[in-house]
Amino acid sequence: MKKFTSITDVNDLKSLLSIAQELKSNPFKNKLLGENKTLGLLFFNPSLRTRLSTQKAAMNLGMNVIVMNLNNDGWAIEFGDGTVMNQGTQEHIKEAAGVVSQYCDIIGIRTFASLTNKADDYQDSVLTNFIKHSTVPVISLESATLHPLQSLADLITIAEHKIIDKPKVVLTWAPHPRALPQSVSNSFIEWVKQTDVDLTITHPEGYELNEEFTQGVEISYDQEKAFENADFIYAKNWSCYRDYGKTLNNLDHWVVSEEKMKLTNNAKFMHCLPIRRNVVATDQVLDAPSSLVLEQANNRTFAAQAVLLKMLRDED
Ligand code: AN0
Ligand code: CP
Repeated sequence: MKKFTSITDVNDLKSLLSIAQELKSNPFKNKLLGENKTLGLLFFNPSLRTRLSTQKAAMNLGMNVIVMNLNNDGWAIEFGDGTVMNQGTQEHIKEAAGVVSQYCDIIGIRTFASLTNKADDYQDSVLTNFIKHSTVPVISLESATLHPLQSLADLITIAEHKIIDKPKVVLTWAPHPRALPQSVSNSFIEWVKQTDVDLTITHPEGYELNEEFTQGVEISYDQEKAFENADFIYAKNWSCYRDYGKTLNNLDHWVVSEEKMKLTNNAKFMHCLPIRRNVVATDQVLDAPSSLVLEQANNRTFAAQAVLLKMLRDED
């Protein structure tokens, strides 16, 4: 595996899921595989789970890890081709990626959506440019449009907790005070579509996601109706795709509450975290035994470890 940026980089999803599950039961089995190998983690924005779980995954495989917050600690990077660099940017991605490739055997990079330039975001130009100029495998730690390590961890979590063969999974939009990217939702949809689940998306009118992802998926503007018979409720806020990066007002009633969870088939509650309590979901929902949010975060380690293992072994 030379890059891990979306489901399209995964050759055999079933096998990747079972590798992750095996690693969860025996995390130190491949302790010598990563000896003398270095993982570099580069962040353009904040992170708790991705940063720590990916480091832990690498350490479980015996790797060394170096981490850098590019926004605060690095030179401002130029991505444009042929730019006369006499303004704010201090070094070009060509040198930056080339240099980091010499220090690291695998690079993880987190970028973030601008939410102002749709074309640029949906080309994932920062990540794509980084891959273009790197000479080692690259893992997306969340890009402007996708969050594949999160989705892999989510699929592990669903597999562990489903009690019927084809569960009903509902991705519900939920309120948030700031405009957030569509990446977690886009990614969740494209990964879940590859598994045997009955997927419904529910969101207020105006929050339609990119049809490239939602094609073929049932979409409802009626959250309560969508919750009926659900086995998993996956909550996430995202900003508008059509009116790119915008948010709409007066939608606080879309919060996931205990009352709404009662409409489901004893559904498990999922969220990628970080979550704003009593805005996205209530305390009661998050503190209930049916909440899987910590388990999802736990599975981030084994998702990352499975991907690192494939890259270290140079397997597809
Ligand atoms: C980010 C997002 O929605 O993409 C990161 C989620 C993993 N969330 C926030 O910034 C709250
Ligand atoms: N879920 C997730 O990616 O969290 P962080 O932003 O804290 O890494």
